[in-house]
Amino acid sequence: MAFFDKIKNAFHRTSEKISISLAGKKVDDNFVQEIEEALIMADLGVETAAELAKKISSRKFPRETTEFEVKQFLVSEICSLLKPYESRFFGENLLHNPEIILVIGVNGNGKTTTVAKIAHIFKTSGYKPLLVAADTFRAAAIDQLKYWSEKISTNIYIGKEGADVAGVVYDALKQASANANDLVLIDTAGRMQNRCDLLDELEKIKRVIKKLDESAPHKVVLVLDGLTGQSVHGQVDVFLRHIGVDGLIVTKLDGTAKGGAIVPLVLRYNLPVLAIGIGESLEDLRPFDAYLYTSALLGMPVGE
Ligand SMILES: Nc1nc2c(ncn2[C@@H]2O[C@H](COP(=O)(O)OP(=O)(O)O)[C@@H](O)[C@H]2O)c(=O)[nH]1
Ligand SMILES: [Mg+2]
Repeated sequence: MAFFDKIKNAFHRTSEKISISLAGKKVDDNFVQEIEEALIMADLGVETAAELAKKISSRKFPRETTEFEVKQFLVSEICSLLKPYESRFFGENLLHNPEIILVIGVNGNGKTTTVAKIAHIFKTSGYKPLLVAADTFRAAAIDQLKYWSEKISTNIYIGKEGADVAGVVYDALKQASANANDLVLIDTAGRMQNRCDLLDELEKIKRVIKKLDESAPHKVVLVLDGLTGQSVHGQVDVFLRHIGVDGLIVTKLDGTAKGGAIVPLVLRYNLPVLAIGIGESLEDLRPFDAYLYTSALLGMPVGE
């Protein structure tokens, strides 16, 4: 399973840490404490690590229990924590015509790439997406989206550099109905150094969308960088409070040893993980599968 191997490789430093702490030890208090520390190191968060450690203690494993058995238990425990946050985003038929998806997040988190990947997936299943370049602040951002639209042969609406983004989005939605696009993906700016401006701009975009379709945006997707440490919570706080978020996409899980960060994140914010990014190419956006993710995190094999 190529996908599984990819995240498993990325997580190998995490799973190694967890292995080292288990290797050759007996299941006693000291051992449980070591597991707890390893889980914290893997970015699962202090509270979740403590809860999992408690579960191992109360399970009362016999002393001769193997590392593999304890990990199997951990996989099933973490998996059941994450299962409610799996999403059918990619398996679903889109419910609106057009379905309007607003993609937000801090610069560099992978928004533009993710917009292209989402478009690619839906185009492959027969939809006709329109990409909207609503990051008019940088010419390079527009060019980047244009590059992707050419690569996947999809429609694109480009706002002029420096144009008012609410106007761009308004025109883009008009264009979508003229083109009969059934999916509109709006790629936004993410410059956090101008936080107030950015949030104002995103609010304005939402308002203008609502003028044309009261039920839209149908999904506000927050793109997070899997390499970001604990400050990722601050990002979620800001966007959740000011704009509202329907689901998360966590990118760059191919390059992080700290893959556990998804666990405390979803538990705290109660937001579904719509997809995960595991590389820079179009095929590298995958549904979030709690079992595959957890198994990769702990370096465990998966059953078919
Ligand atoms: N390794 C890896 N790189 C990614 C992933 N997603 C995005 N990137 C890269 O991250 C960088 C920033 O992405 P971009 O889409 O421009 O972010 P934006 O500023 O939020 O629009 C680019 O070099 C992307 O190729 C991913 O899942 N894995
Ligand atoms: Mg961008």
